[in-house]
Amino acid sequence: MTSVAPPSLFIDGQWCHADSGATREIRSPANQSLVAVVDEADSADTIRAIAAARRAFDAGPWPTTPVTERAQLLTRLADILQRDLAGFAAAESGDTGKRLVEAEADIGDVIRCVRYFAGIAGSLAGRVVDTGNPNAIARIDYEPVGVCGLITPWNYPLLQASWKVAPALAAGNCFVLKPSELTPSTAILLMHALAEAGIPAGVANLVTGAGATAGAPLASHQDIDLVSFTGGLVTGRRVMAAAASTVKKVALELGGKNPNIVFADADWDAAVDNALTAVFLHSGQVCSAGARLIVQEQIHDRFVDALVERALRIRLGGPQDPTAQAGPLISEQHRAKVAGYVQAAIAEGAELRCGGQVPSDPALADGWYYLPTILDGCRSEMTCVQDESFGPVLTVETFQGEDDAVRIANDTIYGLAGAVWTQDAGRAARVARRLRHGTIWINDYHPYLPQAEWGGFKQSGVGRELGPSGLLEYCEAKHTYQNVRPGSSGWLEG
Ligand code: TXE
Repeated sequence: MTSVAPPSLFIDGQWCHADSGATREIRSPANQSLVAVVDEADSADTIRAIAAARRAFDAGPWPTTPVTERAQLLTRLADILQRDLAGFAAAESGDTGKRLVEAEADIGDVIRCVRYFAGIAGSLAGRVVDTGNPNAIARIDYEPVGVCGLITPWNYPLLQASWKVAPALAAGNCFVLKPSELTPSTAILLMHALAEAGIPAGVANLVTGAGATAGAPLASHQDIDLVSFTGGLVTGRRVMAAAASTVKKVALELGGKNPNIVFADADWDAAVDNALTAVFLHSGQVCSAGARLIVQEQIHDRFVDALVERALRIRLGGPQDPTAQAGPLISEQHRAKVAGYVQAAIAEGAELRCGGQVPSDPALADGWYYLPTILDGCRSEMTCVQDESFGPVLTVETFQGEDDAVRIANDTIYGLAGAVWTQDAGRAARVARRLRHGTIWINDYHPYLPQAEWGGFKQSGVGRELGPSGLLEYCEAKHTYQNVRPGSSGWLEG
């Protein structure tokens, strides 16, 4: 379709429409109401944006702007986000269907992320290293990588963007951001905020559109130096393969199938509460969702009964329903995928304890809702245990002893996150140490810190986000060796 909606591509400091004039309607997953009409960029628009970022990087001044000024711009951005928090949260809820309180919390996390990278930008100061030669000085400087292609998903649209945009800018890079085609609204607001904060033309560019068209050049184009992608495993492999032809720096966060291990001595109430939060927060559309409950044999029956009883009481509803505890799935297609996953699990022998269907409440009929679902009697070789459903679906496995728990929890191609619940501090430390997952919670689930690091072992990803390593992902380290007696290292000298 075509329309006269405001332009949503931000290229070289200007708002513009897609060259083709094509647009896309964004509809609320909660009730299918129209929330926005945005430009549908294709690869030609993205190549235009890449060219603008390339010019801005090569001609400067952003890469050589003093780091204190880059940090000040990020601080101004955080202040604007804080001032406009309500508008950002409403836009995020509109696109994703998530509860307004969750969206507000997400924008709070965005602000903390931006302030964190503003705060550590100065840590990029170079350092002198000892040469062992009184006539030579050596140092290491951190320089921006160049032009970054940033591709983000639909579950935490602005938060995922901020994990990439903030460190990229702190380090002096230019970028082209392509948000998920399902949830572009907060990325558009972010560009308005960056413009207000004073970002120079061409440093920050935005294209809205589909992955295979608007997104693909960010992984393959020769003028992109780094591609950072968060999304599904299959697309991630594609991005990595496309990046190989020009040997780009690659950062990938590809989700997980995260074990939540509960020992018999765990604090009962906290373990039950958090087992539910782990998997049903944002209806399971969380890369670190605790979708694999691994529970010790002697408490299995009582623990699963308690979860089922509570899961049946989870109240679904849209962004504006203050009593809702969980929202819809992102799209009809995604709900069909989740439903198919549950059917396949039952066919494989899993026991459906609750959910497994669309809610019957007529008030929810226009949204992409799916009931919280618990599948008992699962084993690690089952597809439902190995594959990410990315929906409100918990699989339950049973273990006997510590070694058994670790073996089961590590039996996955993924390695993003996991948790262990026990009141035995020694056991908690031992098990956490042996889990091959990037983030381990002990007696908790889901908290993350911008100052800590985030990233996957195994096929959950490449590289780290957040923390000091998150900033270094966007830097090249340059070694300069300077001899005050020119040429004195030459072996044929004199
Ligand atoms: O993600 P995609 P989809 C998982 C989850 C979900 C599955 C598929 O299991 O069911 O992925 O979801 C862009 N070149 N996660 O299909 O395709 C796309 O436009 C360049 C886990 O929605 O990975 C979007 O901006 N870009 C995850 C982004 O990639 C391309 C969060 C993610 O889309 C592209 C979301 C291409 N060829 C889903 N194809 C997490 N790690 O948190 C697509 N894109």
